[in-house]
Amino acid sequence: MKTAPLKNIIIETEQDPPQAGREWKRYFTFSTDHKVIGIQYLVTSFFFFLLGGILAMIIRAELITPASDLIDRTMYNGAFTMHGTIMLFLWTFPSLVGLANYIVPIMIGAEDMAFPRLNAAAFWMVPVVGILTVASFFVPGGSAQAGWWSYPPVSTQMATNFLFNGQVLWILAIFVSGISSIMGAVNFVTTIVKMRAPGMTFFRMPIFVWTVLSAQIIQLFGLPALTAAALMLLFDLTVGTGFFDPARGGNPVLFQHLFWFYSHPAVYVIILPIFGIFSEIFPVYSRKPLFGYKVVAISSLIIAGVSGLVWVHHMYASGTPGWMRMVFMLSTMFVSVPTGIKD
Ligand SMILES: [Cu+2]
Repeated sequence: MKTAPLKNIIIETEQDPPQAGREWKRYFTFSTDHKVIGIQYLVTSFFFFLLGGILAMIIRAELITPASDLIDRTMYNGAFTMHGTIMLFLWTFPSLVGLANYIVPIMIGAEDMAFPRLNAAAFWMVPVVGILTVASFFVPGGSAQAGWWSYPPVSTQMATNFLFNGQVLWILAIFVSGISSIMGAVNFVTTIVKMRAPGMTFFRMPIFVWTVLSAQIIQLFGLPALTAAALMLLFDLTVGTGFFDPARGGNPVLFQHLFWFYSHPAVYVIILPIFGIFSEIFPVYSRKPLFGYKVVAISSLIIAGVSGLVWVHHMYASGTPGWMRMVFMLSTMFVSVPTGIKD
């Protein structure tokens, strides 16, 4: 197919005049440049990767002997919960968002993201999440200890009614992180759908952009459920509502539904862009175009769609009715079809 050459593909972004020796200061400002924000995401998340890694090593070191001789059980549960939370919400998600922030506008020939200030605001919420998470180690009673899934009633029994409590700080961190990622998702989906350069049709987009689009669509429909669940749990803990408390007409299984409605698709938010990275790198080094580009692109979208229909497979031990297990077993088996196509 012969196509007109793509114009406007190289667009210089507005930059401050280079100041020798002061370049690094740009990375500490409220910059709206998508490349600066991308690097801010990558550097910040790498710091939290190291922190999560240290916690992992503490967990493994404690497990060398059966006795709790390195840290006590409170510290162990805290390290375990925080390792999971930090690795997911402060390393894996922000690092992929950082890479996408840097590279997606360039790949589709856009000047910047659709909403540059929203982009900056979404990034600057990540350090807030980090501060809340790290602060939870220094409050009385230790950090959150109910696991990264924090099911009630375990999570609601741990906290008392005041703010400086590990479990409360943990829920606040998840809430802020959810808001930040929803803002990011709105930005990515709008950018990819509306900001492509003339001639850059959907089926000419690099495959990485397809996977970012699919992952961000998941964020858009899934994260509001988790963020709402975090808010409800926070109210249960602090102001005495009973969303998840059977004694007050609530239902603890509701939290599991809301949690897994997002947290199963979350694995695709992580793996889809990583598939995308491999689908970009392998064709380059094997010197062949990607086999079945269109099918691979469409299967990313199918994964995003079906991933919202499988969450109950995490709840087979929660008194799920038999017919429901059957439905979710079948949908879980079905999601492996587009995933197999992509591989
Ligand atoms: Cu799952």
